[in-house]
Amino acid sequence: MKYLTADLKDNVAIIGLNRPEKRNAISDAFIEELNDAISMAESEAKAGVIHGVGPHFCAGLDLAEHVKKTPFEGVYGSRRWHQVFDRIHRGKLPWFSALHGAVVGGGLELASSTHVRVADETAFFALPEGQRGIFVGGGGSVRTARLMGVARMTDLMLTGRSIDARTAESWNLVQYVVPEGEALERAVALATQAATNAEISNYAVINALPRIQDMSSDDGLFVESFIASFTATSPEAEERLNAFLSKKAGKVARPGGPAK
Ligand code: 1HE
Repeated sequence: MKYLTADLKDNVAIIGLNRPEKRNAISDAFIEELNDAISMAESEAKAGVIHGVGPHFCAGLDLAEHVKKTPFEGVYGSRRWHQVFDRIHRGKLPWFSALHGAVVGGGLELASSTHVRVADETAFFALPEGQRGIFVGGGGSVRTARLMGVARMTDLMLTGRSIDARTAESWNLVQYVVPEGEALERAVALATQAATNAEISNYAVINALPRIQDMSSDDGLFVESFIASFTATSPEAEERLNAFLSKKAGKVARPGGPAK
């Protein structure tokens, strides 16, 4: 692969955005490689991690390529980002992102399509689209806005300002902040843990929760009952429930403690 690294560690696919000389800016060819890497991960792994090679996670859209586009090419390009990021957000695997340095524009949209975001203390977040004369086109108006809220996203887009990792955590943009250089290791550890869950439960978590959020409460509760019953009556659930009842499966650990 030209723009990505792809590794498999146990059951976890690890995809590295690997165009550091252009700060991992996402071109059309880059997005197609990402699509291929997702396919590979789905066939080989039970969870995935996306991280950035070099000094930053991702500088977003390849602006050099974008200046040359016609309006229709722009729309089609944005729709392609939607398709590929949707394979992450509502696909087969739980995805974890390890963030450091710039997580900006389309880079933040990519991170927003993953399910759990781990930032190190060097990470900074911005949506400089307004300054570039463009708009978010990689799903940010839906996913990123839902994470941080429309008012905060509007502020970032109007002012072009950056926020640091701690602020991003308090804004619900990232779930973990770790010391410099430790985001990838933590994201892989979390993904390894998630990979031990029942596949059907992971699938339900990542596919049902965002859809239920889009429903009325009544519809959401109705759908929840069917998913709950479908997962709970699977052979794997029976096995796992019995393992707990016969004291062969771990208890829930207190925060910070190991599972016993
Ligand atoms: C790029 C890009 C890019 C860097 N497209 N080439 N994104 C942005 O508006 C962010 C623009 N980038 C930056 O603000 C900075 O590059 C960073 C803060 C991310 C990193 O700074 P730094 O000092 O480490 O790197 P640099 O010297 O600015 O950049 C190194 C090279 O990468 C340089 O090219 P060179 O040929 O002069 O060496 C830069 O031009 C190049 N580079 N970022 C193309 N984005 C689906 S819609 C999504 C909409 C968006 O994503 S808008 C946000 C776009």
